[in-house]
Amino acid sequence: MGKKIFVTLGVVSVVFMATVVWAQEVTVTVGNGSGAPGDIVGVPITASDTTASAINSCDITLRYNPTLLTLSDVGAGTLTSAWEREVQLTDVELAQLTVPWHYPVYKETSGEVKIALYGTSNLSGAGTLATLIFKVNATATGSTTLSLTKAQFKEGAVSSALVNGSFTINTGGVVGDVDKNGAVNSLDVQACVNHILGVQDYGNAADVNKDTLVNSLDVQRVVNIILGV
Ligand SMILES: [Ca+2]
Ligand SMILES: [Ca+2]
Repeated sequence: MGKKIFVTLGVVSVVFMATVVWAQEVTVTVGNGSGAPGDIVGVPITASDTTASAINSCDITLRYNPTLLTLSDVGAGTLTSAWEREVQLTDVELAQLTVPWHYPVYKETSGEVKIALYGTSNLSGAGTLATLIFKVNATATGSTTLSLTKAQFKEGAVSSALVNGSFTINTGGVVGDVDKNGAVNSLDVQACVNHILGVQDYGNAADVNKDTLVNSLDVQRVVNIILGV
């Protein structure tokens, strides 16, 4: 009787060990980004080879400094675009929604974003799980860690290693160089006017006097820089 229980336990533990070994650890890495105030920049979250782990879901939580960056969107990646197609709702289901359909599902609160990715097939190979689309805040300087606090596959059935990224704000550049060609001249006066008229968006570079507005004062400032006033 005792021997029978021992043998049974042995078989169970061999099966359990085989399952654990089969589900290979996946490394999840946040990319490094950079941009000037006003820029829109995509930062990828990538995964190492997923083929051996039969993954059909992934939950990610990431933290960043919300005084520097504003999350404007989260997109599916090369690894998860098939999932996006697999779980697409029918026209009837879409019509019943009270909020717009968005894949992946994500929720952002005070610099923490939670992302839920899922599908019906298993992931294959290495690639991008999702892309974070950040807008660099107008008064941002310095840098922020893009800190992965969670990247859980199959509700934790597959172990993961987390690698943080960072985002650096570029505040260099020549003041008054609205069109960013390296020189300050009459073209920048024209560029500033075009920005005000809505002809072309030069982003934060058009706010030459850095008062968060783009108006005639910035045109005057460019002229003064050219004149050396
Ligand atoms: Ca210029
Ligand atoms: Ca201004």
